Amino acid sequence: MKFYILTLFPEMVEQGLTTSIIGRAVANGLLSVEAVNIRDYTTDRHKKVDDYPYGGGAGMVMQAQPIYDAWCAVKKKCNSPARTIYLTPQAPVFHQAMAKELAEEENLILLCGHYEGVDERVLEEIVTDYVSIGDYVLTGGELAAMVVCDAISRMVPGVLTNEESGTTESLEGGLLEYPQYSRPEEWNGKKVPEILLSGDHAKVDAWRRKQSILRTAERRPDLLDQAVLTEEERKEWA
Ligand code: 6GU
Repeated sequence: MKFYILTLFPEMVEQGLTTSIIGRAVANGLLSVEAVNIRDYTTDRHKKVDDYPYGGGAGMVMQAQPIYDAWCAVKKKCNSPARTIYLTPQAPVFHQAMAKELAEEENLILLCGHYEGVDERVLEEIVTDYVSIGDYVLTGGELAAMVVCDAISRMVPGVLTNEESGTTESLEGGLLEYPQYSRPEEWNGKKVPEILLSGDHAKVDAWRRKQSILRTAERRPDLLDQAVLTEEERKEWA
């Protein structure tokens, strides 16, 4: 899978996506991440990429020309039709099912805005998907693009080892992960729950399932409606 990220700050995105698990996948050739500097495509003599908004108002607007030319250059490199995602708080909020679906694509183009916005006409021309990462405002789309790339990448077959791939399932069933414990058996006067030391796998699984439900009810009650629970589970814990 290939990610093309259109941005004014390519080094930010490259740094963030070439370490740890995503970095390993890039090194293994499972993924590639190419940050494309929009400024390289401006035809302005002073390398300008933004201008004042028509109608007045605060801030600057990223102009259509450099973005469109950068996008055309990237598009030419894609053999298959590539979706273009614009990261903006004015969009549906990204979630795990979207990550899973987008992981099926061969190429993805992500456009990061900055300043007060991007000329609407170029968005109309190139964007297929509008994505937000939550209801707060960032200074630019770069962090959002990195979040989206990370979540999509770990859904690409081979990117996670078997060991690493467990933690998606719980969220997919609509429940949060159960609490985890490691050595020592007692720390700061707190003991690991007895059942986890019992060696009884059925009991451990049942305990974890219950903890997942209780934790979801406590921290994210909004998720419970959609979660797949038995009638019993719903009556007792949810
Ligand atoms: Cl995708 N971009 C920006 N600039 N701010 C955001 C966002 C995206 N998602 C939440 N806030």
